[in-house]
Parts: sequence; C-alpha cells; structure tokens
Amino acid sequence: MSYIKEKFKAKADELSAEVKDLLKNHGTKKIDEVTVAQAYQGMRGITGLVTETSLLDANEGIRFRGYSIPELREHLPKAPGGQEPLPEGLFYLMLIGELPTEADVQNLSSVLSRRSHVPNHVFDAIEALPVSTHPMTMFTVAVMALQTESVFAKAYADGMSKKDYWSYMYEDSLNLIARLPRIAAYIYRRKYKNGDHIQPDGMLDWAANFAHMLGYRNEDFKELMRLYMVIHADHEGGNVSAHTTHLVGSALSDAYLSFAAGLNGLAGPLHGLANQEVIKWILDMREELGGGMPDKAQIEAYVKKTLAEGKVVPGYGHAVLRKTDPRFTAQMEFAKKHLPDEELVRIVWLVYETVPDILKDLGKVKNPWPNVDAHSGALLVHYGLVEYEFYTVLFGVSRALGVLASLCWDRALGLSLERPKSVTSEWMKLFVEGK
Ligand code: AMX
Repeated sequence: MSYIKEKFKAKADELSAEVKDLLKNHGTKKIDEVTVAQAYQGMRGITGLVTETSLLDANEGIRFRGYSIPELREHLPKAPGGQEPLPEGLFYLMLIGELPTEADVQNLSSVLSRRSHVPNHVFDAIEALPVSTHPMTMFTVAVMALQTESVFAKAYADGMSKKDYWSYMYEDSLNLIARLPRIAAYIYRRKYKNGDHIQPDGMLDWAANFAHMLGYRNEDFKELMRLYMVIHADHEGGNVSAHTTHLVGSALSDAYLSFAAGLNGLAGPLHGLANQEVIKWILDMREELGGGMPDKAQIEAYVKKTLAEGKVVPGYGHAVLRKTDPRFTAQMEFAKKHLPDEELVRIVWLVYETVPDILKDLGKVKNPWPNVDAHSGALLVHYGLVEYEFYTVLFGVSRALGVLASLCWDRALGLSLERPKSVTSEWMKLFVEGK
C-alpha cells in the first residue's frame, strides 16, 4: 500500500472511532430544526450533512481543512518557479487533513501521471456524439464510459467486505482524477481544434499537463490553471455537485457513477454553468453597446434590462455566502498581477462596482456580491481560451478533487445510504392546521 493510502487509512480509523463515540454518546442531540419554508425552498441553511474536506463561512468564504484561499496560496507547495499552489497539494490536504510537503506533492503528481492512461473506448464514446454536443454532455458520457475501469464495482460484484469499501474507492478516485485532464482536453481539441490532439507530457504537474494538452504553452496560463483547479475544487457538502456525488455514492455507486451524477448538476446554469453565462452576458453587453469599454451608466442600464427581462445577473449571488467570494478575489489578484490592462478584466471590475448596489435595491437578493464565476471567463479569454461553452468542464475537472476526496471519506467512515423523509403539500397543510 502506498504511504499516502496508509496515512489516509490511519486518519480514517482515528476519526471513525471518534464518530462512533459521538454517535453512541450524543446521537440523539439536535443540531437543527426544519421550517416549512426550508422544506420548499431548497433546504437552505439546514445543517444535515457531514463533509470533512471543507467548511463554508457565510462571510469569510471557504476553508479547506481550516485553511482559507489566501492561506492555501501561501502554504501549499508550488511548481518550480511558480507562485500559485499545486492542486495535488490541495487534494492531499483534503484527503489527509494536513498540509503536504513538497515531496508529498511530487509523489502525488507522479502517481497521477502513472495512472492517467485513458482506454480507447472512452474516446470512441466521445466520438460517437455529434460535435455540436455540449462539452459537459461529452464529459459526463466519457466519465460514464470510463466506469468499465472501476475496481470498486468489480470488487463489489466479486463480493467484497464492507471494511474494504474505502480502499477500492480510494483507488477509483485517484484513477479518475488522473484521467480527467486527458478526457477534458480531448473533448476541447475535438470540438474546437479539428481533433488535432496533443499527447500528455509526463514531466509536467497535473494542472500544467492539462494546460499543455488543451494547447496552451504560456507559463502564466499554466499558473492560472493551477490556481483555477485549486479554487474550484470544493465548497463544503451541500452544493449541487458535491451533494449529488455524495448522495449517489451513498447507494454504493462507484466513483465514476457518482462523479458523473455530480457533473450533471454542475452543468446547470444556477451552479457551474454560470461561468459560461457570465462571459456570454459580458460579451453580449459589449456587443450591444457597440464594442469597447462600457462606462458605469451603460453597465447599470444593461443590468436593469437583464433584470427586467426576468433573468438573473450571472456570477452574482450565492445560496450560502453573504460577502464577496474569496475565490473571486483570488482571481482578481491574479489579474492585477498578470493582466491588469485586459479590457474584459476591467469590465468585470466595473461590473463589480455596479451590480451589488442594484441587486441590494431589489430588496430580495440575500447576497448581492460576486461569486467564483464572475471572474474566471475574462481570464480564460485573455489567454485565448475563448470557447466559453467549455468553461464548466474546467470547473468539473477541478471539482473532482473535492468530491472524490469526500467520497473516500464517506466510505472510510461507513456513512449510510442517504434517504431523507419527504412529505406532500397536503401533509404540510394538515400539519400547519395542527392536524
Ligand atoms: N440576479 C438577479 N436576481 C437574483 C440573483 C442575481 N444574481 N441572485 C438571487 N436573485 C433573486 C433570486 O432569483 C430570488 O428571486 P425570486 O424570489 O423572485 O425567485 C431572490 O433573489 C432570492 O434569492 P436568494 O435567496 O438570494 O438566492 P438563492 O439562494 O435562491 O440562489 C443563486 C442562489 C446562486 C442560485 C442565485 O443567487 C443566482 O441565481 N445567481 C446567479 C447565477 C449564478 O451566478 N450561479 C452561480 C453560483 C455559484 C456556483 O454554484 N458556481
């Protein structure tokens, strides 16, 4: 067994014993109550899930095992000559619960590189779809095609013991994370670069190799990919992609089935697809205003028009956050350092100065501040990745790190099949009448 796997097992055994005690001694303690509104309105604010990898504070934003995004940028190992954290390090942190050393990250990088081979039938499955298919659909189909490789599913069919679930889930998770950049890059090159594919470079780290296979050689773009893969990885357990992966995994579906389900949630416009919606919205605005840099009054009028048409302003608002998303701020800092004069970036910043006041004036929007998706498109366009339909695939590759680390923990802790109770509106009416 690899030392990282051994370390995970030791951590998991320790926490399993503590959870057993918690359940034995405090299992009946209430941690929350549920209102009628919460049952109808997306279960917002109900504490009802356990996720080890990260925790979201409404004002401070996400913390991964206690570390905020600025702290991760400072403490996680970097590539030689680089300044952004390596996503392999974040995966280690989410899985093990401790900051990795440089050696840990290098080890994980080479493990992923060795496991990255994608069987041909996965490419055939992608090729069977029309080129016009949305890249997220191609991505999910490819992950489903890769399910043939699940060691968890095979071991389950062969009759594995409950105590081994974590081990096979761990193997599947690493294998899947290792293969995703190749699959995503294949989809990109097939759809937008006439199928002119680029072979992986085993000398590069996971995110830099992804950038390379997408066709971007620029060192700053590799740095952007490392940052992007870190900040999109996890956002505690209740968001649609994380919750779906966890829910499907609770049926003992393997990592491929569970992650593909999560990806389908990420593909929704209120979740991960918002990153393509934002840049589309900005480009449409610029075109409608005749091109060039709009001023604040023009942006204000365009935002009001969007709202009057009954649409949301993409990239703004959040179900849990109540302040500017630190993932937005991290991208803003990257842009200030590397591309401060990029017009699209300056539009993003001017939109940031304009939108919150308008949303606040509506009186119903709980969070008028930008989320992670408000900034990413402008950075990607600058480096030439203009095909915005592809952006959610990038998000998905990153999200795998968090949801698959969580899935390993789910099986290691022996979490149960998820099955909350639902009621009908008839039941609700009788309930409020006290019947
Ligand atoms: N523009 C216009 N109206 C908005 C808004 C926005 N950006 N954000 C919230 N509202 C509206 C809601 O549509 C709702 O209106 P309704 O009462 O008429 O239905 C009202 O304000 C209250 O909503 P809320 O409680 O503040 O938000 P929520 O928790 O229901 O939804 C979210 C959160 C993210 C879906 C919502 O803010 C939104 O639609 N934002 C735009 C899409 C987006 O950026 N999504 C990405 C989120 C991050 C991610 O997952 N990647």
